This record gives sequence, C-alpha cells and structure tokens, in this order.
Amino acid sequence: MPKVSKIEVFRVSLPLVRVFETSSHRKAYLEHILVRVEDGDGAVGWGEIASPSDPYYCPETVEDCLLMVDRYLAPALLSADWAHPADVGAAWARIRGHEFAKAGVEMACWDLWCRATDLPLARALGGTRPEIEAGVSLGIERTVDDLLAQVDRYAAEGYRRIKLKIAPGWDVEPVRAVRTARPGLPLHVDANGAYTEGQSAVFTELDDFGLTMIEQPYAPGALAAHARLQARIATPLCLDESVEDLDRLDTAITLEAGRILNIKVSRMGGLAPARAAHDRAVAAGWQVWCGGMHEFGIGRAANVAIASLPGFTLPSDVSGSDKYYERDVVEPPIRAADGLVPVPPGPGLGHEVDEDLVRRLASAVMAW
Ligand code: OSB
Ligand code: MG
Repeated sequence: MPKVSKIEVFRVSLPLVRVFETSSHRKAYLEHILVRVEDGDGAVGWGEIASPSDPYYCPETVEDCLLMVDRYLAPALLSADWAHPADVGAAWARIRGHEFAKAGVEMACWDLWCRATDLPLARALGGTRPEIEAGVSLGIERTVDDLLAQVDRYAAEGYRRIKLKIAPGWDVEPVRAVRTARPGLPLHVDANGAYTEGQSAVFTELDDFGLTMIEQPYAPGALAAHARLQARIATPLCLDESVEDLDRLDTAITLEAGRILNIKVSRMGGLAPARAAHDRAVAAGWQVWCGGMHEFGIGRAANVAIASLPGFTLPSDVSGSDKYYERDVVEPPIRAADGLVPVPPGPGLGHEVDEDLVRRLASAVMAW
C-alpha cells in the first residue's frame, strides 16, 4: 500500500523585513513552495521547497521545482511503498539533480511519519542537543556604517557568530571594519563563489583577520582551486555550493578542498542525505554546521532538527525567523534567545502549520 495518498503544494511569497543582498542576488521577498502530504488515515505532514527562485545560487528556479513535483516527484511518491522516511528518496533515486524539490517532498514525509509515530523529528534523525547554537548571515549593505549597525544589532541579541557576505569590491574593507569594532567576535565570510583563482590575493589578506572560515570562495565545480587555496592559507575553507551529493563530498575530502562543510537540507536533497553528509564529513575529520536558505517556519524547523545531531559543532545560520519575516507560517514562531534556538519536544517538526494562512497566501495551489 502506498503510504501517501494525497499531495498538495502551495506557492507562497513572504516579504523580507530587510532587503538581502549577496554576490549573486538581491531579494526583497522570497517565494517558496510548501508541501502538504496526507496518508490514508488522514495524518498530515508538511515540507518546504526553499527554492532560491532564480538560478544564481543553484540551477533550480521555483518553476523548475513545480514542474519536477508535477511530472516526477508526486507520481513517484503516490506509488511508493515505504516504512520509514529514510527510504522515501529511493522513489526518485534515478532522477538526477533537483535537490531542492526532492528535499521539500522528503521533509513532508518525515513530518508525516514522525507525527503518526508521535516522535520529534530531531529524535527520529538521531539528534541529541536540547538547543542549537545560532549565528546570523548578514548581506551586503550600502555602506560600512550600515553593516556595522547590523553587526551591533545581532551581536546585542546574543547570536553566537556573525557571517558576512562578501563580493569583489566588498571584502577586505568591511571585514577590517567589523574586526576592528569587535576584536573577539566569532566571524566568518561567505563569497557564494564570486571569485576566480586569479583573485586569490584577497584571501591572503582575509587570512589575517582571525576568521573562523571562508565559505565558498570559488565556483561550485572548482574543487581543485579550493584545494590549492586551502594549502596556502591558515583559515579553514568551508564548502557550500560545491557539495550537492555525497560523491562531491567524497571528492572534496580526498582533494582537501576545505575543512568545514555547510550542510543544507535543501542543497543535499533531503534530511536523509543531509544526515549522511554529516556522518561522512565528521568521519573524515571535517567540522559541520547547518546552513539555511532563509526558510519559512517549516524548513527552518527541519533545520533546527538536523542541527541537533552531535556533529554540528559550529553555530548555524538558523536564526529566529524574525530576522527575515514579520509573520511566519508556523506556530509558535522559531525564535532564538541569547543565540540559542530550543529543539521543540512535540512530534514531527514540533511547530503547527497555520494552514488557513498558507491557503490564503498561496498564489497557486496544485494537488495530486
Ligand atoms: O550561501 O549560505 C548561503 C541565503 C540564500 C542563499 C545562499 C545562502 C544564504 C545565506 C542565508 O547565507 C542563510 C539563512 O539565513 O537562511
Ligand atoms: Mg553559503
């Protein structure tokens, strides 16, 4: 008997409380796809496809994700037999890529199974932490003073580390200003692949600022260039965009293309592959932490759950949802207090989805 008997997706936009700019994009609102699955007994689970909307972070757009669900993932899930959500991914093992779409559908199955089993998602995944350490990711600002004001604000809220987006023309100067203002602050930078190896002198300069890591300096496929850079600077490199599956992680480990992995449930194609990446990276002696895609409450709750696994030893990008959204789609909203986000004790994602709000906000609904 197939486990899931009904699937609905909702295309939902939420305005950001502040424009977010990186080396690759500038956003005033975000559009994600919320996934609702139901089994024959009427149990419900929710997932989130945190599509980056445009093909600048990864190739998937919102439209690609909707097409994938419609043509491939929904039909595969509706005919799949599975006893445990770790096995759901087998239903689309032959489909290459499209990790974001797969992740949102897989997440809904974890939530469904956990609620039916009365188990918190964190526990089902093997999480051990009662709370997770949270950091924030700060976008590119118009001026260094604007950036310093953002740093002050989030440091005062108690966040455990601050990550600064950098891009050519916005790197050494803002980092020096933040470092000078806050000598002891745990700080790292994220280039989202904006540099070429010919620009590597920037990283020699950044190597002197005591950064915890430099995240994704080069393009996703440039693993050899990352390895050459790692061999000549002391600051650990962290990979994000480069690692979309375990094979690429294996290559990165073998090449010593970094020492730290940013694990995103979306980028890895689901909670089960994210957990597998955690296991493999930790076994290789890499440190890992949980990244984000500005998730709404559903995806954010899943991030909290995976970040409770023992190998997530560095603060996450999983800040309170109030950093991005005035009104989120779950109750209670996800909040950090003194830089800690509690792992909820309730079943599944541990937060209730405001289904009326989701239906009201949806610009498109599809059902299978
Ligand atoms: O590279 O980690 C990234 C947001 C969108 C796309 C890529 C990235 C990010 C972030 C923000 O850094 C993470 C978050 O706060 O959710
Ligand atoms: Mg990143």
